[in-house]
This record gives sequence, structure tokens and C-alpha cells, in this order.
Amino acid sequence: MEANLTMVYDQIIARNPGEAEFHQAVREVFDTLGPVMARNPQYTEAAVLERICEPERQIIFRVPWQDDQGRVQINRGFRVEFNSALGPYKGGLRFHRSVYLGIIKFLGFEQIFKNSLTGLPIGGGKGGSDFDPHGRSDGEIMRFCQSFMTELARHIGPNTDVPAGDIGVGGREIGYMFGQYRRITNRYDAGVLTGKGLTWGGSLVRTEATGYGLVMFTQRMLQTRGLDFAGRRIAISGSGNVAIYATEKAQEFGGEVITCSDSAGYVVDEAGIDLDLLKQVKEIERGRVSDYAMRRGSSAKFVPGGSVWDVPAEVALPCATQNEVREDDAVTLLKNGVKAVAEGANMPCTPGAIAAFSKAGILYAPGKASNAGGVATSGLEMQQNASRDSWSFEYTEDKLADIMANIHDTCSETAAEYGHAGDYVMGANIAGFIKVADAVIAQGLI
Ligand code: NDP
Ligand code: 2IT
Repeated sequence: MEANLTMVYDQIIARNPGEAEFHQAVREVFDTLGPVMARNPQYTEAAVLERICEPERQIIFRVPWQDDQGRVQINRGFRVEFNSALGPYKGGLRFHRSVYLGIIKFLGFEQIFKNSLTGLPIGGGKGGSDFDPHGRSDGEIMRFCQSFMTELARHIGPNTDVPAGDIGVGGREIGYMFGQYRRITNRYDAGVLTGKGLTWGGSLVRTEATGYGLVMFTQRMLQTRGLDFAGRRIAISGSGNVAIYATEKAQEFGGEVITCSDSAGYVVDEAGIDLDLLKQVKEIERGRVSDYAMRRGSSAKFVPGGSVWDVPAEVALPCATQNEVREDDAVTLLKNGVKAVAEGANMPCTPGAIAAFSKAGILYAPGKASNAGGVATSGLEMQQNASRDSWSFEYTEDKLADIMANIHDTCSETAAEYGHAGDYVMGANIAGFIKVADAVIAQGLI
């Protein structure tokens, strides 16, 4: 990192103590911005870095609710409205026991540049709660979502801040939150949340979009080296929304997806993941990947604990959570001949893992580029809501494919322009940053 950037970085660490994931996300961006700051002295004069790293607004609130035994439970809710230079704050809500301000800020920070890369008019934000949905009944989930929205409602709106799903928040939770928002405000503001059901303002392809977009991006990246998915072994982590639809599209492209995982362990299925069974277990029964392995028969093995990255594969798509690919996992993947790693999750690779991929010269795509298909399709959902329209699956998927191709090409051209051809981290950070920085300056000191 250049000296002037180090100075700003040190201030940010001091101002935001104890937020390790936020520090990691900022560092990863700052490590690539040296040449941009050198070419654009106006960014330094206007303190653009300091401004972008300070959220416009951070909301923290109490979420009281009653469990099925009648006991009072208290969780903490967050919404970090990070940057609205390009449009209303946009980004998901995460319900996971690990959530604290540092996680929400890392996600919100990443979201600013990701949303900029989509080319759509959306700013960056993120929210969530330390609520753990595992093992909770449907009634408990509904009461929690209603209480969470009772406070959040006053801060969001179709032209202000538009949340969506992330870990632990899918169609069911969006439904309960939308209902409560509608009740509180007495407005049918379809555009206040994305990821809605198809009969009440949702967009076709939004459910599939992050996983599909990831595979579309990866295919285009593979093609730069004359490779593709067909006939290759693909390792995917996670078994939620992103992992399931990455599996679906990778299989459609002829890839052999042989793994899935959750926080209890991983499954390796040498016959290829049976997607109908995985959807049944995860989406309908809300079960575990160990249940998949039990029902699948002899081709599948469940490995409790352990790292899914021990399974030899040519393409690895981490789709679970942050820092799930450590340096030793990267070394194992490389030893086993991995040719491309593309992030479906946000920040799944540690800095050590990224350095190992980069040293080995394999293809590596950072999440803010490769997983942008989800939020991009959320942007398409907002467009449909604003025009009270709904588009066909094919039309929407074509738009998603165009957006992913554009993001890929923008990253690759920007990296080349700055003398780092093939470096998607550099390309994504610089291209995402410049657009936001220019808008921040144009709109004055606010
Ligand atoms: P889901 O809640 O649908 O699935 C999450 C999956 O990851 C589950 O299999 C879960 O297993 C696993 N997981 C979560 N936390 C951990 C952990 N600490 N250790 C091991 N496994 C874990 O979430 P999504 O699929 O929506 O999100 C996955 C990733 O993709 C996240 O990083 C998210 O930020 C990112 N993302 C999501 C987008 C979207 O549109 N949904 C868009 C762009 C990025 P378990 O049940 O055991 O916890
Ligand atoms: O990380 C992400 O981009 C998301 N969870 C999706 C956000 C959105 O607003 O669709």
C-alpha cells in the first residue's frame, strides 16, 4: 500500500476499533488504489477515501420478540447506509449469530463498489441481526421479522434504502418483512424490498441470479484462457441460495459439480450433485447436507468438520461465507490443479489465499465482481416495480447475462489499462471506485 493510502488506512483502523472484517475489506481495496490516487489528485484534495469509508448513517436497534415458550428474546438489529452517491442504499439483510457491526460494515463497504460495477443506479448499504434462525419455528421467524421491520420501516423506502436477502434471509423472511412494512405504512411500496414473491412484485430470475451470474462470469473468465465448464470437476461450498443456483447453472454448462457443504461439514458426491434432492432437502425441508448424503446412496459421502477444499477440482466456487478459504486451503486447491476460483460469497478468500492464487497465476474473481448478479437483478426488480411491470424469465436472464459480461469486461479492461492485465481484483476495485469517487466529488461536500 502506498504511503498516502497507509496514512488514511491507519486513521480508519483507529476510528473503527475491533472491526476485523471491515478492516480486511478496506485494506483489500486500498491495496489496489495507489495508481488511481496518483492519477487523480482531486480525490486526495476532496478526501474521497475518508468520506467513502465513513458510512453516511449507521442504525443500531433493539429487536424484542417472544419465542414459542413465551420467553422474551432480545436481538440487535443493524442497517448501515454506507453510500448513496449513485442511488438509494441497496444491499441485503443477514441473520446469523456472528453478526455485529464489523460484519455489516464490511458487507456494506463491498456493496458500494459491487453496485457501482453493475452499472445500475444503486448506492451501497447492508443490514441484519445477530438472530440465529437455525432450529426456529415458522412462527418464531415471523415474529422476529415483524419486530425487526417495526423499527427498520422508518428508515427505508423505494427511493431511500432498499434491503433484500443475504445469509439467513430468503423469500420467507422477505415476505414477513414486506407484510409488516405494508401494515405499518399503509402503502404498497413494492420497491421497498427486493427478493419478493412472484405474485406480489418479485422478479423472475432474482432467486437464481447470484448463482447464475457467478457461473456466467466464471465462464467468460475461463474463456480468456480457452477453457470452459464442460466436463470439468467443480467444487462448490455452501448449500444455500447462492450455492444451489451456482450448481444449477454450472451443471447446465456441462460442469460436474461434486460438492456442497454447511457449517457442520461437506458432501462429496462422485456421481455429481443431485440438484432435485438438494433443493428438496434444503429449500423445502430446511434440512442439512448430511441429510442429502444419507438419502443419496453410495455415491455421496458426508465428511463432518473438514474442509471442502480438500476435494480435487478444476474450478472452485466458494458460496458460503467470509474467510472460508484460508491460505492452507488455497495451497491444497493449487496442489490439486485448480485453474479458477470465483467468489459467490462475500470475501470468502483470506488475504493469504488470494496471494497464493495470484502467485500461482490462476484465474481469480473477487466477489464484488463475480457475485454482483444478485444485486443487479434486485436492480431489475426495482425497475419492474417502478414501472408496475413484470418481465419474462428469458428477457430478465438475458439482461443478467449482459450485465455479468459487462462487469467481466470492465474489470478486465480496467486492469489492463492500469498495467495489470488479468488481475480482476485490481480491475474490480478501480472501476468500482472511480465511478463512486467522481459522483461524490460532483455532488459537493455533503
Ligand atoms: P444462505 O443462508 O441461503 O446459505 C448460506 C450457506 O452458507 C449455508 O449452507 C450455511 O450453512 C453456510 N454458512 C453460513 N455461514 C457459515 C459459516 N460461518 N461456516 C460455514 N458455513 C456457513 O445464504 P446465501 O446463499 O444467500 O449467501 C451465501 C453467501 O453469498 C454469503 O457470503 C452472502 O453474503 C453471499 N451473497 C449472497 C447473495 C444473495 O443474493 N443471496 C448475493 C451476493 C452474495 P449453515 O446452514 O450450516 O449455516
Ligand atoms: O451481497 C449481496 O450482494 C446481496 N446479498 C444481495 C443484495 C441485494 O440487494 O440484492
